[in-house]
Amino acid sequence: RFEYAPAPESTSIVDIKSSYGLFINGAFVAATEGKPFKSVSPATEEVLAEISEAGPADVDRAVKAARKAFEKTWGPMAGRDRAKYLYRIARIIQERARELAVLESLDNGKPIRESRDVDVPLVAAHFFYYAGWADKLEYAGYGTQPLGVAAQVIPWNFPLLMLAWKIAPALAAGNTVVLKPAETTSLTALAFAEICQQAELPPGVVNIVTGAGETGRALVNHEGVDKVAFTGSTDVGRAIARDVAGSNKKVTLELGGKAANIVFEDAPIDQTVEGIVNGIFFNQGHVCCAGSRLLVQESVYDEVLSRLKRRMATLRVGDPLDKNTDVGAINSAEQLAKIRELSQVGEDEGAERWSPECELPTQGFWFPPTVFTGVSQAHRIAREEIFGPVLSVLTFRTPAEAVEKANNTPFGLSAGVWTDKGSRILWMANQLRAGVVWANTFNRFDPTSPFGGYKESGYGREGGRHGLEAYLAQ
Ligand code: TXE
Repeated sequence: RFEYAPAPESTSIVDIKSSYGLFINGAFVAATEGKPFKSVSPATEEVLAEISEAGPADVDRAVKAARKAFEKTWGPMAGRDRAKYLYRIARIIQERARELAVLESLDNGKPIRESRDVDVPLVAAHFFYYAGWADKLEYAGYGTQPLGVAAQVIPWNFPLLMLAWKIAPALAAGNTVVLKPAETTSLTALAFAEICQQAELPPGVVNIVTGAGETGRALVNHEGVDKVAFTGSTDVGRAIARDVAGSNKKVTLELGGKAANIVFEDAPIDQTVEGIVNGIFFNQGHVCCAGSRLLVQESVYDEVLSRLKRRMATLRVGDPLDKNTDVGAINSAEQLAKIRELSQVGEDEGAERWSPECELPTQGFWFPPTVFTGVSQAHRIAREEIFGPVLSVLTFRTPAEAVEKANNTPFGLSAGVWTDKGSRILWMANQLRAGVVWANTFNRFDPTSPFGGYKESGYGREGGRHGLEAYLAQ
């Protein structure tokens, strides 16, 4: 299994500074308050850099810079000129793709194969796509007035991609932004700030304030903000909705999920097993739309499970910078503790736990690919988001039962259907209460497609033409 082992991706192509300031009004500046904190490599626990914590006064400076840019430069600028900047940013991302991929894998722990082939190409694709919209907004079917200053708070699972999902449509529509990356993954957002400088984006159009939840809170509550866009946990999403209730701020929330990945007996088995593996082990399962609940038709349960376990035994867990790695490091000690705790709950509740034999590195945060069988709908591992490489398997007999079980969740972000029957796919897609339904594929993303949830998975759509709506006055 390990005969071919090319050298890990070299870290010499990234230039990580020992400490970073905040990016406000086109320049890196020192925080006026707040204690700096450390960004740690989840694979080695090595300190990568010291990051500034923005306090309320820093957030205020950033929002004011964004307001000024909105009023003086970016807002009045013709759409075709905004497009030029977005194309420029997209091209610089492509030019610096390798460096960004290495930085993302170092800081987040995801395999370089994913950051190189999925995250970074999609980041560039989003800027290209929304650049194309900047001078064609009247065709979006919505008002063409931007909202103003957007406060954007993003999580740590796709640091650069979530930044692109938020910043590209906001800028295309004529808004300016203050973005706060997650505290464990600030480095690629800070690299993006450099890219804005390189693209000569007018000062204040993009501002990056680093820090933890308190910084995020100060940002979304700032009275100079017109729009709040958040991706993260359902609890924080609720807190934000409460915080901004009564204000004029427009809000979009992209929260958690517990997606059903539904396998019918006529599904193409090899492709399906690959899809199950991709659905839950891609990005260590740190994916809001991860296929974390596998629903298998009883007649093919034994075959699917035995093939799945065989495939899981070939997954390589380890160094995120090794091009052979399939499953990287868990992003933080806190997330690892949460995965461990919920997995223990699964065992205590009587489900059967299985992981292939795999040697995990001694340093860093690691969790093996894990599958739970004998799971019932009442089990916490069937209801709660684990946000790790842990799959819960349930069974069904009829399509109606599959729908009932799939929809038996407070979330409604995504679902997958594996079957040879086209009519069944359409029927299922109509029955499933999920923002995205994939058919015979999973975790497939495209800038032209809207993404977002129902129920506790939040509201609003990102991506595609619909993604612009969130940044335009109606
Ligand atoms: O998320 P938080 P955490 C889920 C997943 C995970 C759990 C906890 O189940 O195990 O959430 O992860 C900022 N006002 N998802 O604790 O706290 C915070 O600094 C404003 C699903 O990392 O929601 C970070 O930038 N901002 C998810 C961002 O919110 C606040 C992705 C997300 O952090 C804030 C991540 C506040 N009061 C976790 N408190 C998905 N939908 O993809 C925190 N933040």
